[in-house]
Amino acid sequence: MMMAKATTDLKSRIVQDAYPSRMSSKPAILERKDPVIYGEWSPSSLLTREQSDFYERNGYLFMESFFSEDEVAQLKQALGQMWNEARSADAPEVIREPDSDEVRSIFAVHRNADTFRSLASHPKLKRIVDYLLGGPTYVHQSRINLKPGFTGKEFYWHSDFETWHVEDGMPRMRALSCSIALEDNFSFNGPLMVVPGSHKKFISCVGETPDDHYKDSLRRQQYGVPDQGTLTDLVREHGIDTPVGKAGSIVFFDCNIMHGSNSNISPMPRSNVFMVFNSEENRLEAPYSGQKPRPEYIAARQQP
Ligand code: 6CS
Ligand code: FE
Repeated sequence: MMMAKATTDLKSRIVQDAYPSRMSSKPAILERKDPVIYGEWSPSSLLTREQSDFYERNGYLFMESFFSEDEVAQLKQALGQMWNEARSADAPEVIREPDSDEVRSIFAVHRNADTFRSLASHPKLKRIVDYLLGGPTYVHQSRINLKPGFTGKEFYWHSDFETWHVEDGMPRMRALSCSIALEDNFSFNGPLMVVPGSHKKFISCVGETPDDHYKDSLRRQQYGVPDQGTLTDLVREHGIDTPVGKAGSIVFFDCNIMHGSNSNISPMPRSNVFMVFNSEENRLEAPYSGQKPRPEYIAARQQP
């Protein structure tokens, strides 16, 4: 009997999948099959050779005072305004904390505020991103995260690419995030923690993705997170870095680096803008989970 075309398509896609995850009951560690830096280094890349090599080896790069004081002030003002509006808003872009109605994240900020729209095409930032990803890029996702003093909650360990691949259909590792600090980041107010070098392995996770997973995962992620054994081995081998600095600093990090952040019980708030860029040559396809795609405000597929 002939198999339905949709079934054969799905099967051949699973066979060809370079990074299968959430398909088996056993975790697995796979080699990265994609470059980390796609561009050819030259002095006009705006990174030194050392910075570029650091990014290749570690999967992230921290730069202090990347934005001017004026730029930081403008971004902070835009963030504050969005945050105040979000408190009472009933918009899907506003994600709340798992155990309260406090705002945790606001998505698609580059579409909904001029200041963040210009940030997405900030010349110096774009030059570096386009060098790292080798050619034209677009914004796959943007968001602001705020961890107020005393109550800000954690983000458990994960690789962004694992989710973007399984739930959004991002084919290959050719995307990166920029995390821009709008408050001073300290080791104690819940900064980004990364496992340097972990971007060169793909941790295939266990468990099947529930329907509409994003409604829970953006508040507290439980699927697409690595098992504790694998995480322990990774951290024993590579350690944990916490790149921290003043407001206006930036961390570029590879889509597949293992990262997370602690809750913030310090009195100092922490707020960051995240802008995720993907290569034009790596546009989203159907999700590898076989489920329906997540909404446009989390994973852009239609916009120019
Ligand atoms: O699901 C996502 O796409 C998002 N979730 C987390 C925890 N980090 C990356 C990404 O923004
Ligand atoms: Fe993340």
